[in-house]
Amino acid sequence: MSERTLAIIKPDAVKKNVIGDIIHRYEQAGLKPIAIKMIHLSQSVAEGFYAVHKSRPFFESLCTFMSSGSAVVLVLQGDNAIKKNRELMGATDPAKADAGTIRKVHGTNIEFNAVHGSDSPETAQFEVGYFFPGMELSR
Ligand code: IDP
Ligand code: MG
Repeated sequence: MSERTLAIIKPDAVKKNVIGDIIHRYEQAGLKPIAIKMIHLSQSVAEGFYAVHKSRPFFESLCTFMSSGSAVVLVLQGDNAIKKNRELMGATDPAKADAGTIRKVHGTNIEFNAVHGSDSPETAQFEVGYFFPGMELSR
């Protein structure tokens, strides 16, 4: 079933100049970018995006990291896009990620882990809408 998922190329990966490599991996996996923009998140925009993690000990640090530089925000579309992108990303901690995954290749540690990907249809709907108004998305 064709789905949409929200992906972010985080500031650590942008600083490492691997935007092109990561987008190439999405495309090779059949995840088609249908919306894309580079933005510098403010602290409050990062906090709103990660609101589900508000009570976690790493919340402040995560939002500071996410607003530390430009990020690339994309909507990816394809069959089983949500699960497929999670597989392509690898585990949250790059040290535990499978060989060949984006986080294994480009992540630094459990916080600076190169990419974000929605984890369920519900979060995908919230996250796509958080960054892209419906009128900007192809139908
Ligand atoms: P996910 O990105 O694999 O879905 P989540 O548990 O949703 O992982 O955490 C969101 C983000 O918060 C992670 O991608 C990572 O950047 C950061 N993070 C998660 N766990 C930790 C931690 O234990 N210490 C520091 N940062 C963390
Ligand atoms: Mg998550």
